[in-house]
Amino acid sequence: MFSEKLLMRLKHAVSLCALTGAGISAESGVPTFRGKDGLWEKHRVEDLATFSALKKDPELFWKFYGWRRKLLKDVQPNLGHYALVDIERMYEDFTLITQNVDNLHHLAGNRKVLEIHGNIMRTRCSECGTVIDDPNDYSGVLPKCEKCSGLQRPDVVLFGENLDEKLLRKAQESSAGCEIFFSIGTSAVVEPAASLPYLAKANGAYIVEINAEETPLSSHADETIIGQAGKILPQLVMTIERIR
Ligand code: BJW
Ligand code: ZN
Repeated sequence: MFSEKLLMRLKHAVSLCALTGAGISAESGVPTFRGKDGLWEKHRVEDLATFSALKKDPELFWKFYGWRRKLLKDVQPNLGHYALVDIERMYEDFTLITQNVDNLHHLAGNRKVLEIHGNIMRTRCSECGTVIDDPNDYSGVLPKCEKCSGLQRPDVVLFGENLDEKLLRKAQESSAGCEIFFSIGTSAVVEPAASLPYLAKANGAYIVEINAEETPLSSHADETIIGQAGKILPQLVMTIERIR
């Protein structure tokens, strides 16, 4: 399953980077954004996770995010998440960059996680920016800020919004500085995250993609392993244990 070239790299590497997307949480029961499972009450999930959806229909927007938050309260990390905790322990320098807002990497036990699209468990005022760490469940009434009465929103990065500058810079630095870069469970189309593997490659990293299907990255990666992250990542951990 893993090439000799990758095994050699894994044996000697000091610095690794992994970028994860919705696919790593799919086996925990979290719906992905694109493809056949990306539907919620007949709306395309990727159309709802936008700034224009928040402006156009805040009730629908909050119903969607309230539903997702509730769903996530009953969801546990899977073997793919736990394998990344093992990898963090095995390498001196491992950076986990996630596009996911579901908190599952933290729950699994990874300590160095860059949540570049935010975290759905936090709420932020759309007017004054006040952040609430443990907000109430959405009750059908639009949540308003206690300080300024502005509309609250989940503390996530929607389409058309800028990512946190510091987090993005850290993600870019880790990508540019690593020896092996893993792209896991992501359709690899959403910028600026989609550019990270190319940045890594331009700086000499070996690019490994682990995904249920081919993506635009596949033809640029050094190897693409097609399959479920929850099966492949534990095998990767066993392989690393054997060779190091
Ligand atoms: C499995 C599996 C299993 C299933 N095992 N695999 C440059 C060029 C063109 C456009 C742009 C550009 N720069 C910016 C843009 C605009 C836009 C963009 O990228 N558009 C593209 C789609 C074309 N980007 C932005 O707006 C970003 N902002 C920005 O750059 O600001 C500056 C700027 C603004 C405007 C113009 C220009 C510059 C912000 C992007 C924020 C994305 N936000 C979301 C929502 C977050 C909140 C929430 O969760 O609700 O983030 S959208 C959604 O997509 C979410 C995800 O993190 C993100 C990526 O999705 P992901 O993770 O890849 O999921 P899927 O479902 O697509 O893929 C899952 C994959 O897993 C599939 O391939 C499956 O096969 C696989 N899979 N089961 C392994 N078991
Ligand atoms: Zn406010």
